[in-house]
Amino acid sequence: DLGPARTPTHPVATAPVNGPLFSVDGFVKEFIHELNTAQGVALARSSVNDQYLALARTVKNYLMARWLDTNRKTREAKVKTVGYLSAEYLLGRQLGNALLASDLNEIADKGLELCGLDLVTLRNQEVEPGLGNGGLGRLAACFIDSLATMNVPCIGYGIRYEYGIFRQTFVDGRQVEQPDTWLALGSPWEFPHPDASVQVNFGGHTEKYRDADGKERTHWLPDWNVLGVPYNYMVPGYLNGRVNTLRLWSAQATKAFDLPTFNAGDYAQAVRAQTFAENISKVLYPEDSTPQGKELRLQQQYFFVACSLRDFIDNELEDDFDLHHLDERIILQLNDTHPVIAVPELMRILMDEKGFDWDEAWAVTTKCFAYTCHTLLPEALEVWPTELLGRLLPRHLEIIYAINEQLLEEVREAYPGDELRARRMSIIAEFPERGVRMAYLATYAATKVNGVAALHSQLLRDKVLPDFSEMWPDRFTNVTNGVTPRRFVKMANPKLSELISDTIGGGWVTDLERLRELEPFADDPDFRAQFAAAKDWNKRRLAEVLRKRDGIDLPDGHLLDVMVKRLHEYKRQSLKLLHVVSLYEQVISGKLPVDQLTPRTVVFGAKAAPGYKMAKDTIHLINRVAATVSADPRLEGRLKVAFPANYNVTLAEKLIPAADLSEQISLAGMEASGTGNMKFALNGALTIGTDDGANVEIRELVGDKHFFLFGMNEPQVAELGAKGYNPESYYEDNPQLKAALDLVLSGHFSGGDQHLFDAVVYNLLNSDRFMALADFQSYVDAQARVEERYADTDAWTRSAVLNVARSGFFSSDRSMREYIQRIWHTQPMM
Ligand code: HBZ
Repeated sequence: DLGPARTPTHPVATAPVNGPLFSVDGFVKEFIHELNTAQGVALARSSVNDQYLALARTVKNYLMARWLDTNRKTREAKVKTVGYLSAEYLLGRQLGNALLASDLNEIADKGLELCGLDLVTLRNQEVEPGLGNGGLGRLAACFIDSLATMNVPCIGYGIRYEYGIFRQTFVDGRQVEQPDTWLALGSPWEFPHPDASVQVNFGGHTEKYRDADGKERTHWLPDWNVLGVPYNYMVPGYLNGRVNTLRLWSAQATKAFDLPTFNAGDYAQAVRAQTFAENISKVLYPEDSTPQGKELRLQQQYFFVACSLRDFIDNELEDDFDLHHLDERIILQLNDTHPVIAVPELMRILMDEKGFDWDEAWAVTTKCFAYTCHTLLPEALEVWPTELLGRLLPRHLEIIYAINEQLLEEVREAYPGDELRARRMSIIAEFPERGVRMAYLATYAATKVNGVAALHSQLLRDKVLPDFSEMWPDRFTNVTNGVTPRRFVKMANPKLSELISDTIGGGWVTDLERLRELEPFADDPDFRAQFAAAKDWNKRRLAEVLRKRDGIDLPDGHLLDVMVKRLHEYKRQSLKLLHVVSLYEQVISGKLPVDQLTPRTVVFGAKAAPGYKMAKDTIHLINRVAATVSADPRLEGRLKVAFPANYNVTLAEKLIPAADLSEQISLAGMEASGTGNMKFALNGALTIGTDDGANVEIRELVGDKHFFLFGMNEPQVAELGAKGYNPESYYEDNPQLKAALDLVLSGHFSGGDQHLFDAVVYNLLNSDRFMALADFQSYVDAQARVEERYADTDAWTRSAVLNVARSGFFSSDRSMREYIQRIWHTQPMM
């Protein structure tokens, strides 16, 4: 019995397309058809990868009709679209999300069972597209999910890197990077459209000429070019029939590029030229905070932005569309400064290609862009040397100079005689070399500039862009980040999701504030027991994953204490490590009876930028501490440290739902927002954290009682910095801290080598830019409060329930609503 045909449980915006697929037998037919025709194998002879690809295509076929329908309706409606420009999209696996969005989970499960296959096994075959570094890239992925779910037209534009974020391995505890070959086993989710390729020019020089009306105009005569080939990906809304588009560009050589060499008879050189062009989309730069200033990186930025603008203007708008009204049809959101070269590119198109005057072009351009900043670290702000920019994009540099002249004129008019201010605000920096400050260019050109959490947006105004915010206060706004509840609760935490839906109904998935309705159940022992059971189930699932994936075994009944995020000094993994070392030291030195330790497993997950020495040394130290502590029989069953390699979205989906304690311990004023912090709270972990980024808002919402706050706040950090910070004094004055650092220095974790970790330890003792030692005692005290609460299981679970119930604000649907209302002024389609 194949069971009755299913219809979607939620109303869909489109007619019931692909109807037959919505039954188990229809699904099986399609799956077998895909296996036979696209993979060319019989079920009996097929590999797991064949089966995965056939399943992916089956689900894709289902979404296909909805996608075409969405495109047609959006085009016909001529409504304003969000053009999300981002160099990174950290998507995570696609299959699970596509099944969820199309309500096909149950059908697929049953259908595969009839074929003797297991859905979970096939899902695990997918290699996630890791086309991003961390929070910024993941945020882009959450935002496009929310827009599709909210029925808002959006095209995500980005780069189809052939190699995404590197695969992290550990060799003797040190990070070794391996290429991420995510495309190797097939890429069923993408649609290449070589016919819609776009040419992108580079280099050369400019020339002035007079047009028919005698006006002076400029010509760009580039000397090389590449092709951008679009690859479309579906972005399905949750059960609403909308499927938006993510369009990623891949670089290819043009004929014009290699033909002269080829014709000259040098075949080898012509092939080299091909390789050169294709390098542009070859690999994602793995630096998440210090721009490398590499020529190829600027080529990537211009490449995807030029493709995207051309694509929108030529292919998404009607042929006769009047570009004076471009802002009525698109708002281009700049995800950090990586796509900011789009500003002079749009100016160039409007003036040099469409014949606009400067003022006309500027009036349109400034209505079409909005800029999101994701950092406060000065070294993270992109500044492109004018020498490099002028060599690669001579016309754009001219336009940037002209924009800067106009800016300085405005500044001098508003603040006559204040030449210092004009110099401070100049888009062109003079030191250490002449360079273009991309954040200033973005701020001057954008209708709105936003930070990503309340505290961050305030500090952005006060510390990073004070002159701009004084001159244009209304341009600045805050939109606190959010995360998609579809992937990070419904998909990642099926047991909790079921419990929530059984308790308050299923509406929370698209209206996350409804989690509030769970509040009264925090006092219901029966509900708490079920809540705790879901957490236990998640822990067992994680244990299985870590055993298979990493050979790590996770002890039962431990407090699961998790710190997962990129490795950076400001995030202070070393502070977490000092706490672990201190607990360990107190036990082995006899200061603390081991049975007074709360049984705890500490899990780290973190990639370091390959060139970031201190971060890599810290990874090495964490691994050595993990090995030593976990192997020491004196700590058996009480303290364990695990560091699974290659933390990514896929692992996050298993780790976060299992966590009890969420570590958000950056130095106050350094973490722009954080989004992991939100995912943990929504999955019922309690946070130990500083008053930084969105932690501030999490604490305010869940309440101080249910959040373990520690450390200096931002004004205290500033004050300590101003009066002169001396980390060594904390070492001298705090015996517990001293003992922990001394144990590292003694060679205890390095087989007796007393110098292996000098760089990490002496950096803390002599400089400690992010004041880990200053916050150590406060952190240790907060951990004691954690243990006290954890000992009272009911109190802990109650706090965990309240974290879930009060974190609905952190849905990316809410973030999108705020962008729509205050920045984009777009409308959902009905
Ligand atoms: O963006 C992160 C912030 O550190 C985090 O606080 C915030 O929550 C998140 C989303 O707003 N920033 C990044 O992830 N930044 C990068 O990944 C990055 C990548 C390439 C760069 C610079 C930064 O050149």
